Amino acid sequence: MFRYLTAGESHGPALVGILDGLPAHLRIDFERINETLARRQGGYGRGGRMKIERDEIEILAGVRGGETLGSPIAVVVRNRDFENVRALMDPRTGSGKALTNPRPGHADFAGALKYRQRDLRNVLERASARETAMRVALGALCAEFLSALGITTRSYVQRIGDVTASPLDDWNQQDVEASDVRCPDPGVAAKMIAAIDAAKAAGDTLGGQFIVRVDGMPVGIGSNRQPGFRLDGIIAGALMGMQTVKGVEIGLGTDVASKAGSQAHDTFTMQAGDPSSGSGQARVVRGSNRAGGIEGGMSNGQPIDIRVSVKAIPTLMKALASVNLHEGSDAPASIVRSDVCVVPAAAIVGEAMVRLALVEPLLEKYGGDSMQETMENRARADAAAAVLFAVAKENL
Ligand code: EPS
Repeated sequence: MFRYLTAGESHGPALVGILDGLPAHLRIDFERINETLARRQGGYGRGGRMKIERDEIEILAGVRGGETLGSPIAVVVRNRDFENVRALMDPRTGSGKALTNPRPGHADFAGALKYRQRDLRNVLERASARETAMRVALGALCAEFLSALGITTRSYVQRIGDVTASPLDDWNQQDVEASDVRCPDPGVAAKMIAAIDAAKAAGDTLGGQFIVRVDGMPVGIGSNRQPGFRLDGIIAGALMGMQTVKGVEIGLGTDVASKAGSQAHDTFTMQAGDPSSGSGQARVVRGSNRAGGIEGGMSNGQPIDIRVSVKAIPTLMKALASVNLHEGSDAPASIVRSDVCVVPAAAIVGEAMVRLALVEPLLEKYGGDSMQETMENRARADAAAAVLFAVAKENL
């Protein structure tokens, strides 16, 4: 069984994580993981905190000489800001003036009642999206595993506020990485940046949508056996587990509701092999990818296409109407330092959540206490799939 846990307050000493169940003998590229952490820290519309932090992975267990041991991997990412707020957050002595006015849309109100906290800080510290730095670190470790299997994830921002880029069948990831808002269309990106500036000037915040694509996913990952094993449910659950996420769509997504059956699915055709290019084997091809790479709760070999909608974050400089829970009176929501728009960073976190979500169903299919075992089982499964329908070739 593969699983992970994170802990850490936004302004506490550190974020910590444990990743349990990755096979032994997986090579780990620390620099690549740190680059992924840096990508999450970027994005136009971030607040002052990102100038303080420089997230770096520290591995305390489970890796030796750059290779996993098969034991639990323990990870730390320090919060540099802790030194600035030690009096407030020190685990032994931390204290300070209570925050009393919950922000609509945040965990503040429900969390205060649930955990009987008179200081909203005791709720918001964990609810903060700072914690996503650890998810990205753990997701980047999973990416090393996925890439050994030929599986990659990438993302771009499709929408910020009411500025939307046309949907793309494919895109150049370098254009995304070069964009401050992670949108590959420079014209649309400029409009997104202007929208963020306008929201900032108005003391407001903006949400949006990002796309995550998984390439190289083998057929038959996930299962229709039980509801909880369905790959679309696993991916959607992981993404809905992110702060600010309000919607997850796969393939046509909610547009499918208005499509007739003839417009909702992806036809099959047999494509003859081409001996001149070395691919003598006939293969099944699909007319489209409206299903977004998942049918019957299982990957079908097409790219997995996911669209994620995130709300505008609830910390506004022009505070929303709220109440003072200590005084029992109307009062504006607490104002704390924050970001204006986190959609570009959320896209990186979304990739991480998808990476974390894919490992368990992949290991369920291929197993593996060591990478050698996983790769051998993968090769065996691929060979079996190739011969299962070899008869199709005879009929072409
Ligand atoms: C966040 C509020 C801001 C963000 C933070 C998420 O932090 P602060 O209150 O310290 O200014 O910068 O995001 C991060 C620290 C991060 O690493 O992404 C919130 O309330 O969710």
